[in-house]
Amino acid sequence: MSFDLSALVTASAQYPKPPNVTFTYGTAGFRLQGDLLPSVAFRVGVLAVLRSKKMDGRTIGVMLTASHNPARDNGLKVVDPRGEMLDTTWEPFATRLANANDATEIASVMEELRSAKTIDMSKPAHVVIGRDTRPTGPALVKALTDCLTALGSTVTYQDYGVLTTPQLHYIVRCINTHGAYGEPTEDGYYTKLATAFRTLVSGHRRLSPLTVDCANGVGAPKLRALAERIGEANLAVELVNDNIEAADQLNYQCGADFVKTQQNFSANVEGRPLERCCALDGDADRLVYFYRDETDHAFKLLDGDKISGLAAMFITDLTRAAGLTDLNVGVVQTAYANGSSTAYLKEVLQLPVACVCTGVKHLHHEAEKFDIGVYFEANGHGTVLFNHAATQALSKAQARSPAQAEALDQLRALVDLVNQTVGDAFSDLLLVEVILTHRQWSLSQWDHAYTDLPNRLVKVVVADRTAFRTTNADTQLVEPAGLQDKVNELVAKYRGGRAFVRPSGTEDVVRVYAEAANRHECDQLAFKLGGLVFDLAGGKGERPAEFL
Ligand code: G16
Repeated sequence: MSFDLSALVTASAQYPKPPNVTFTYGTAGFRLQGDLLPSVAFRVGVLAVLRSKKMDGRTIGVMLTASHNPARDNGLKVVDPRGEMLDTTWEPFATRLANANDATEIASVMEELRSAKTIDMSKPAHVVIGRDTRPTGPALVKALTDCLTALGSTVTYQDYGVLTTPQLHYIVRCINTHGAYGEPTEDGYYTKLATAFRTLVSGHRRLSPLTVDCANGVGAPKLRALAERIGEANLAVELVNDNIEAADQLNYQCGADFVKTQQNFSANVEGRPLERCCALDGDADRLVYFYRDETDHAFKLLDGDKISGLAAMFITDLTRAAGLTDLNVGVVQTAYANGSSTAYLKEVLQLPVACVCTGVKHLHHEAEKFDIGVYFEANGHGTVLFNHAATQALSKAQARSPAQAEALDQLRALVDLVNQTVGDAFSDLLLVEVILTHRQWSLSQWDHAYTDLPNRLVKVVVADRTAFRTTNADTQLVEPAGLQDKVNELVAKYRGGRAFVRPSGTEDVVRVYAEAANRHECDQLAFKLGGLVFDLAGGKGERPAEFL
């Protein structure tokens, strides 16, 4: 080991692991009540340093956020050198480090990790840090940086302060590409997106203003900065739920998760006639659109599946218009994707569609298998990836007509508009606005692509969610034994029924998703399944079926 163990012993003594808590690196890192996490933040410092050393000193990011979860929670995600999520083979080591009781155990897991991954400890390490607006953020940054300091002179770090999650991912990629991806600053991020957006909407009639529910989170000040850079003449936004001073308001009755799961307007968004609305989540990596239907005045949701369909349609049309038909465009979804969206992608757009486990880390890697991979989770988390073949084809292509030249220019600008490191609510918002501007579509015209099957998501609090294990891209339960048969029996009773049960990796709940031919049957199926899970797995609190 090329660091001073005594410094680690002294520093880690300030951050003892709380008793009776077991930490797990879940769907998106560690996530728990913020005041339980200082010891984890310290140990994540160890992981980030070893990862950076393994990657030959390339920069690793650590983001402190609990995203869509309530203000009292916090979390830590590790960002790999290309701006994507941490290599999943490192997750078990992250979990073991987080559960190390003291410096001796930390050093012993470090040694195991060093040996398993053949890490040269004399290499330098560089870590960049970002956090959202949560009150526990500064204390967690202190724990993390105390660790980085204790690990010695080969370790350097830079704290970027308050950022959206995707901004930190962007910065990591910029640093590691020596600026080829963009300037590694918040300002560089705004410049890149604003320039691409202005190019893409140039010459088109602007749309009506967009109401943006910022979830009372970091998205509010950051979107304001981006919108200023873009200019009101190019994009008119009205920010609501933009109060980041009252910490308890974060994600409270607002934001992308609220809108998606409640299927309703968020606080302070009326849904006036023709009002175009969208919502970010607490760290601005998810986006959903919504509006009030002009005829029946009902709430209408345009979720991640709808964004995915819109983006895939636009990109397919552009690649055809640009004469780049050799590029394969594909879409990646999860089991939460509405059945109608999958049918639209396959049957109308004639695109290949892959289904993977929940978590952008899974979708991202699957999307990399296409030349242009569109990936979105129904909850609004996603982006578009252009691989090396696609970017090469775009830079080499020679236009044979003005129409081809225009399509090529637009595709080249899209590569810059889209945050290719991770799902980014800002970049997705700009992408949607570009497409709607080009087509001069209202939200209801966009919505007409297909009609969602009625669907319902129910959360069930159980005695031990780790007793649930799934297979086949989360669609089937392996454990508890026998439960999947009961699920199948129930689903078979409903017309167009589809359902699955899986443990959340970000909340202490089991999620039940159901679809059926009509709203009544769908709700009945979802709540009956919720009740079944509740009864068989030692449910706590209210029994879901009682809502019926
Ligand atoms: C995170 C992940 C997403 C995932 C979501 C819910 O989102 O990044 O990919 O869909 O958690 O996961 P689960 O159902 O396992 O709780 P976020 O926005 O909370 O970071």
